[in-house]
Amino acid sequence: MKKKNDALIVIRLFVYTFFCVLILSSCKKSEEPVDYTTIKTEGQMDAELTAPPMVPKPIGKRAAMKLKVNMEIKEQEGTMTDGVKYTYWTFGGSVPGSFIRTRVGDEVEFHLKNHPDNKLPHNIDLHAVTGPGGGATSSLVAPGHEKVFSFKVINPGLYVYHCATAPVGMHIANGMYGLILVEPEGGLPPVDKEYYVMQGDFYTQGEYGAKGLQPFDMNKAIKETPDYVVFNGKVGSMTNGNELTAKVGETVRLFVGNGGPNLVSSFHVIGEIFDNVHVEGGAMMNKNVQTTLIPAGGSAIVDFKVETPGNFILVDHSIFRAFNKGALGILKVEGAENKNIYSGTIQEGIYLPEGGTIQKMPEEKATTTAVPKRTLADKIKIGKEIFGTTCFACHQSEGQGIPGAFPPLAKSDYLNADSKRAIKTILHGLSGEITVNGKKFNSVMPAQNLSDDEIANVMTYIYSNWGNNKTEVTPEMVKAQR
Ligand code: HEC
Ligand SMILES: [Cu+2]
Repeated sequence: MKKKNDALIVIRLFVYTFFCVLILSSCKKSEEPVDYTTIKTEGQMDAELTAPPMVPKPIGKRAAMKLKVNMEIKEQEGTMTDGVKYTYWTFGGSVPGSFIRTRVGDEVEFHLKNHPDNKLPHNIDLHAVTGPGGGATSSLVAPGHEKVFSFKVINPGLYVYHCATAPVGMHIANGMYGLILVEPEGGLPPVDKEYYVMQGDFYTQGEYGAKGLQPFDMNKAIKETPDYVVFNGKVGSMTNGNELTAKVGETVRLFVGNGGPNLVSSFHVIGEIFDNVHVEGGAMMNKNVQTTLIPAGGSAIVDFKVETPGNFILVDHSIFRAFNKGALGILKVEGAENKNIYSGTIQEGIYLPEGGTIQKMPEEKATTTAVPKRTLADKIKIGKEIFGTTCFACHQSEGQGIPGAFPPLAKSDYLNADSKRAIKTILHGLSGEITVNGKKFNSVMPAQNLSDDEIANVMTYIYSNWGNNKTEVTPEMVKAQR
């Protein structure tokens, strides 16, 4: 009897030890960091490169390999916003430059080509590179030449690359930046949609909206006073038919970068909360984030599930940049409403604390002082200034408005049909549903605290432009509607 018990105990002990050793050894295995500096590559392929807002296909489970990147630098004219041109310097023909997608352990063979039509030498500094200048010291390339260098990516994360040729600030300010992703072993968790968004600040000799080809302004760049702060190289890169899209129930991942050269970005999506944020593009995960800070020369990976349909607006929450300098994009989500998560307006009532729904700025200005006689050209010139400081924030620089929010003043049938009604709109404000060029708007325009002369000038400017009917509005006409 006793002998039998002893034997049992010995067997049990043996089994326990076996399992303990098994568990310990497996724990040890998963904790041991993989050394990606020595990981072997298997095979070779050309890297897929994409222009924003697209990103290359996910890496998934593929083994580390030799990845050939063919990148061509092009100096080319592009559109900053309607009527405004800019000479961009680009990696791969887009601003930001082509997105490069790698996995940890890949050996990248980088072919940097400088197009023969270009005027300047350039190079590339990739923040994903461990080596002098991030590659810049090996990659300076003259127009009509090609430089090849190679590096191994050993830290997973989302990294900025940029040109580092003197004057560095000028090369970056002209658009020479982009993102390179290094996926971790096994890839990032799969999502339904992935997009590439990168902010940049631009410095032009003319003010925001000033027409024509606008040269770079070094003084403004040094003072850090940009005229444009934009996503993906231009105003409206993700609006007016270029929206990012997703369907209700999908998960969306944004690879967000900031090329600077100067500003940091307070990246926010109006109406969404980031479920996950790879802080600064690294391994640390934050959850349930409203606004994530993206330094100049830095990045973040954010993802979120879209539960309700609608337009979700990407902004730099330093908010004048969004509404007055261009840092605004739209993610358009389509699908069925989910009243559980967002009800929409349940009831609309009227609330009249001061007897009217129109908000007024405190009145400081004398509204009807004697004004000199003005020529039509004078009125248009003064009117343009008033428009640029007062109306354009909502109605936009070319009077094109914002669909669903601010009606257009360009070719506006509402405006052209009745100048008295238009004068009243500016004097007293406007609320309730109106139809402009077949589209319904139901919002509030605040009364504008302007003098008769100022209203006459701004209206004359609007009527003289953008295909409107050239009505000349006088201060007397405005006075009659007060
Ligand atoms: C804060 C935003 C805002 C500002 C600033 C603003 N508007 Fe408006 N405006 C609106 C909105 C919103 C409507 C539509 C109101 C509605 O839905 O009833 C509108 C409507 C109008 C209309 C009639 C509709 C059309 O498109 O023809 C005119 C004309 C107009 N605004 C002119 C001006 C002028 C001129 C200025 C500058 C002096 C100005 N607005 C400043 C928001 C604004
Ligand atoms: Cu350059």
